[in-house]
Amino acid sequence: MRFITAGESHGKALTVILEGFPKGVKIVDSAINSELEKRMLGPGRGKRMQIEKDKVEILSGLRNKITLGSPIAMMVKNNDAKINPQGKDSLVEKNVARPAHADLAGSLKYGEKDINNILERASARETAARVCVGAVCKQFLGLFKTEVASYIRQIGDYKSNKAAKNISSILAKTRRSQMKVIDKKDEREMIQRINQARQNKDSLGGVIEVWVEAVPPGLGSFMHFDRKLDAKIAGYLMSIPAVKGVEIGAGFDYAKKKGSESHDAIYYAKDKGYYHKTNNSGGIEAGISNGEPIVVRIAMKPIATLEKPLDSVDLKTKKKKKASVIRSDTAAVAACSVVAESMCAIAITEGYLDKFGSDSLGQISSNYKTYMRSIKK
Ligand code: EPS
Repeated sequence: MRFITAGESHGKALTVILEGFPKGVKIVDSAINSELEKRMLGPGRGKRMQIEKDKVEILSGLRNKITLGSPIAMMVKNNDAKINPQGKDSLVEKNVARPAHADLAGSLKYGEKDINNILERASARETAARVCVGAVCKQFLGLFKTEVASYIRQIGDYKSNKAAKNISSILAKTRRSQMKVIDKKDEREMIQRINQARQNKDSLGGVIEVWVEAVPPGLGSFMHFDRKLDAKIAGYLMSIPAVKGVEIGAGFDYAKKKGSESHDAIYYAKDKGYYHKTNNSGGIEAGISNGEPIVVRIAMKPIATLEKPLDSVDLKTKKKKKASVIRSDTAAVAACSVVAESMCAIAITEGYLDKFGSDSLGQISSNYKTYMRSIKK
């Protein structure tokens, strides 16, 4: 399975072609739209999200809502294309690069002096197209009861000390939380920090924890570097704009501990097969899922555009100038969590298709059942 997105932030639409997705899977538009809506929400989002009403249009790959095994083309229109069309310069100072955005590195790479020509594709708006793919994959995974969910662990320097124990509690609690947290006190503190940052014309990042539960053991492989499930998940998450760190399971804390106090001991019970009582490995050992929940944390840096801009340089004159100021978000951590879930759902779906076949749902299900029976023995 693979996909490719096309589209710019202020172009007509974002589009994606998903190829290699199996035949016979029912796809519900409303499930994609609800993910798109979640990506637009959350404290700290800016004015653009008041203009957009992201909705998917499925252009190909389905007949009577069931996948044909053919490429699935999807489109999300940009309402803003009518208000701020691509041709119109959206930057006040189109030559002054914003630190931490693609402006400088992108301009150097492409020999460009007009930053508008860089930011159009570098904008995190592209992630709406990825969320469409993630939502399709989530529907596939749901057929095997594999669920993906996430919650916010940190906003700026405010760190929640509540850790989730399972995915059902994450789903139940975050459903009622606009900040996507599992604790009410955290919600108040985090929103307050985002409001403060907005008042200070500043921006914030945060930490997101993603869970994938009911993953069959055996997805991924230790046979080669690019077949390792943890490497794939880490790479996919790192590809999200503004993500600067990924850790799996105990992550960096694992390095501080002794093996004797941190490795996940192995047990067996007739009804559930092999299992572990702890999950420091985050559900992946030797690049292979081990049947425990996959737990991943990502660090998102603060949004690059600042209303109180940092020092920068005019790319034409090379003179010192304050960075460009354009409409932006104060924080987009909740939005990023939706994209992170999507990227994990895509990686896990690829794991399923590699292990159980990829042509049709019927064949995949039958292979899955035979395998699951065999590993319990
Ligand atoms: C985004 C759309 C963008 C930004 C944001 C993400 O819209 P515009 O640039 O028209 O305001 O709000 O992108 C960035 C934060 C960025 O730095 O590129 C979206 O749809 O998520």
